[in-house]
Parts: sequence; structure tokens; C-alpha cells
Amino acid sequence: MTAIRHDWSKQEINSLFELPFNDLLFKAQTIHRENFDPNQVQISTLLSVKTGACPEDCGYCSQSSKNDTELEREKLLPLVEVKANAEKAKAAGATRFCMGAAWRNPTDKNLDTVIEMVKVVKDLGMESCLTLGMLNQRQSNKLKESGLDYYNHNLDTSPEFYGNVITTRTFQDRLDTLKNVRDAGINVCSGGIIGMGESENDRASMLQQLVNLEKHPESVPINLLVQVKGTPMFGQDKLDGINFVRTIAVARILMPESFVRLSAGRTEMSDEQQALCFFAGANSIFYGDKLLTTDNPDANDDLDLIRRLGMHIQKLEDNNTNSPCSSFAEIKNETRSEASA
Ligand code: SAM
Ligand code: DTB
Ligand code: SF4
Repeated sequence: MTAIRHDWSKQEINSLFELPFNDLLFKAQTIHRENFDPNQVQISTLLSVKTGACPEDCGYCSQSSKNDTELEREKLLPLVEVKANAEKAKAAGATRFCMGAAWRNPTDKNLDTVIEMVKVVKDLGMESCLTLGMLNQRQSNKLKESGLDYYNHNLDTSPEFYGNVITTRTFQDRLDTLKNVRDAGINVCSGGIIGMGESENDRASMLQQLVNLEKHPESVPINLLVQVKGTPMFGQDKLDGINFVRTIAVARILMPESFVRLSAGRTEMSDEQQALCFFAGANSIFYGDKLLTTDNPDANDDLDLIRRLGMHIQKLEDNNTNSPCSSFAEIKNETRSEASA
């Protein structure tokens, strides 16, 4: 088994990016097979529970009040609407329901309302995930007590490129939230966005930050920038798709036991590019016609792609949230010892 490391140097990560494409993908796929069923994909559905008018200035975001986008703001959704959406997602086959809010951080009152939403999702037998902005330790502990399974908070980019993207919260603020979530015992979902004009060195640097956290995030979303009209990032040169696949492969090699999620930006990708991402070690997607405010591929097209690739959706009973991959490794080892007996 490949060792789990937290001491990767930038030079080592850059060398992975520089490997010939076939060597990189072979290495990533080999590590993927040691840890996961290579034909299984985990699916999560997103819902924006509070949309727009966000005080932060994230340069990519449709929801920032600093960006002149065409997005209509919406108040916190009523619980019945959240429940209806979660039921719909469950009926469509999603196993995790992720709720996002356009906040810098939740107030304690907001948190109480969101906790009711988590309970609704849990009562439906789905895994719950939230992304609400920054959290302090007390809030993180409260969410853990409410039964929350995952908290998403992305590093977004490298520490070096960060100031080109966001000025209203620091990179260290993000690390602090991740630590609070981790210390509360909630599973961590953290990744970033590529295609914002950053260099390959920045991609390596962002992944280095993720891999050198005390524990690797259980989920690592890799988003391709969705270019939203009215944001400073709109009109950015399109990223070479090969470089996107390389980033997925490097994430897989660095974090062998984490779910690597092929996240935003799939509407811009061909089926073949998505298939390459799965080969490079992606094993999770956002499923459903909408992300938070922008389009995602049609759910039926995704099911069709999964079928054409001979892949299958992860069932909740296949999942061991705290150690997704050791469970698969154990099954494989048991199978090996049975075969040799
Ligand atoms: N407001 C909270 C926050 O920023 O932490 C939660 C919601 S925010 C929309 C969650 C993440 O979505 C961002 O950190 C970013 O990585 C991703 N995201 C937002 N807009 C995006 C876009 N246009 N393209 C790609 N990813 C995007
Ligand atoms: C993540 O890494 N990607 C998701 C989720 N975490 C919350 C959000 C993508 C948002 C894409 C733009 C939008 O739909 O507003
Ligand atoms: Fe607000 Fe989150 Fe969008 Fe940044 S990414 S503007 S914090 S909703």
C-alpha cells in the first residue's frame, strides 16, 4: 500500500505534474485501485439554502455583492422546501445532500435554523454536508452534536495566488476553519478551483497545503472555474483540459484514501474528458441539474455516462465515512487471503 504522507515538498509535487501524461495516469490509477473500487462513484446533490448578497469579494462567485451578476438574491429557504429538495435528491439516487449558504460566516441564530435542515436530511437516511463560510470552534462542536457528517470549506487556490482572488478573508482564516471542523470530529471536505489564471506551480502549492494538513480531507473537490458574467474572472483564458486531468491525478496520488470530487465545470467537459478524470482517480461528482447557482449536467445524462463507463454509484452501506478506503483495502485483503487459502 502507498504510504499516507503529510510532508510532500513543492518540488516533489511539481515533479508529479511534469510526468509524461501516461505515466502520471498509470501511477494515479494504480494508487486508486489500492484504495477504492475503481468503478464506483460517490454522488452528492447540492442545494443553495441562502442565495446571493454575500459580503465577501471572491472573484469567481456569482453570489458576491461586490460582483455585478444577474443573480437574484433569496432569503434562507423554509424547512419544507429543503425537505422537498432532499427527498427529490434521494429519489434520484443521491446519498449525500450538501447545503450551501452565501455567508461570510453563520450567526448563531442562522446556525440553529440550519441544524434543523441537517436533521431533516439525516431523518431521510442521507449523509449531510454544509458549506456556510467560516466557523469557530463552538459552532463546529454544535454542528457535530447535531449529527452533521461533512463540512465543505475550500482553500480555493494557493497561498501565493490567493490575494488575486479574495481580499475579504485570509488564507489563514480558511485554515483556522478547517482546524475547527477537524477538531470537532466532522469529516472535512476541502479543495479548490482551477482555471482562474493560476500557474501549475500554484496548483501544486494548493495541493501541498491540502496534503500537509494534519489529516487529509475526506473529500477533495476539484472545481473547474465556472465563468460567471459580471465577475472579475469572466473572460479568463480557458484552461487546457489536459491540465485539469493532471490536477485530478496529482490529487489522487497525494491523498490516496480521500474521495477526489470532479466538481464544478462539468458542463464544459466532454464525456471523454470526464472519463479521463475518473481514470485519473476522481470518484465523486455533484449530481443534479444545478450546482448552487449555475448549471450542472442533466442527471439523466450523468446516469447514462456512468452506465456507459460500466461504473456504479456508491451505496450508503458501502461507505465507512471515517475511513472510506481502509474498508475497501480490508475487503481486498480478505479476498486475497481467501483466494490463497
Ligand atoms: N459561502 C461559503 C464559502 O465561501 O465558504 C460557501 C459557499 S461557496 C459558493 C463554496 C465554494 O464553491 C467556494 O469556496 C468555491 O471553491 C466554489 N465556487 C463558487 N463559485 C464557483 C465558480 N464560479 N466556479 C467554481 N467553483 C466555485
Ligand atoms: C465545491 O467545492 N463546489 C461546490 C460545493 N463545494 C459547494 C460549489 C460549486 C459552485 C459553482 C458555482 C455555483 O453554482 O454557484
Ligand atoms: Fe460568498 Fe462563498 Fe461566494 Fe465567497 S464563495 S462570495 S464567501 S458565497
